[in-house]
Amino acid sequence: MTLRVGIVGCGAMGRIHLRNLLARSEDVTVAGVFDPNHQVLTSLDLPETLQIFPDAKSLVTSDDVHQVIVASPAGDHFGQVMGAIERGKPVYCEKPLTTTLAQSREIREAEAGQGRALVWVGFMRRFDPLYLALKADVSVGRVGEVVYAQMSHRNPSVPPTFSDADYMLETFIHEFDITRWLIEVDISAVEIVGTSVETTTGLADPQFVHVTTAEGQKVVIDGHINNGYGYDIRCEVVGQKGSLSLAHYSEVEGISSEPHENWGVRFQAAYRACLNAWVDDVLTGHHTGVTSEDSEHALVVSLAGIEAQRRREPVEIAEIYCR
Ligand code: ISE
Repeated sequence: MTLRVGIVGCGAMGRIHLRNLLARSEDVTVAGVFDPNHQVLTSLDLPETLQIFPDAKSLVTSDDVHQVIVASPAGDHFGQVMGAIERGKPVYCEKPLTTTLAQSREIREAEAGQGRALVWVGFMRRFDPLYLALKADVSVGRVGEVVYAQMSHRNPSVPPTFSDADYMLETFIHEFDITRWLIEVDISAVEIVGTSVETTTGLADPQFVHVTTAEGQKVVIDGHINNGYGYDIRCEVVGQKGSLSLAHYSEVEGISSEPHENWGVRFQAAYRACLNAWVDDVLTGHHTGVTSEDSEHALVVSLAGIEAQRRREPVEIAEIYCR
């Protein structure tokens, strides 16, 4: 079987997926692409056989496209993902899958209506060799019972349109997902313990978040997304017997945990592994990645974070679920 994948959105992320799919020509054909910016497409040097669709809907509904990758802006994901589910097409969507809980629930209901999990969400850190090595050791108890974790998410810069809500939905959502995956416990509350300078665009940066898990562990996360020096991702898990961090695995996995130029470079291997795992899953009928249900957990923590930015007090995750 050969997949016939269509890609919606050919910005930075869509291009990474396009490159990774084209490298897997033995069982994947890129059937077509869409991007609202035609200049982006002409700069891509696309294979001639590849169809350029005039809009997202025609790509998603085309009989020539059997699987869909959604790499458009987050606010556009919902309609595009629903279109794929309604036609029974497997869909790989960038995070966040949706920006509201109501939309996430609708997607899950639509999948249930089809009788199978069609949605894969691109939380690619779960496929990063450094995170995988850390998780393997934490899972076998090398640090003992986990007491707390410390994480950093620092970018050289973000677009001027980036908002405080984006800080939760686009940036910290990775740490929220990783916390649940790494420590294997749900998050129960979020608190913003400090934001400092308001930048010229109105964004508070850096921001500091405390997450509490259902078992009482704390996860302390700092974000500094206009740091000016590089893409710097850190994660340390502290347990009763010791601590381990991503840096510990750097040499053996051959991926530096020092700052990189940008996220595409730091997580190059993770993006490739994540997409390849999706292709394998579609071919074999399994689901080994982040489901719409997993992704809803991370979304709800992000929504609680947005509420916590406003209230300046801890927000319980249960409260967001009850809305
Ligand atoms: C970007 O939107 C991503 O999705 C990257 O994975 C993330 O690490 C980066 O900080 C975001 O800006």
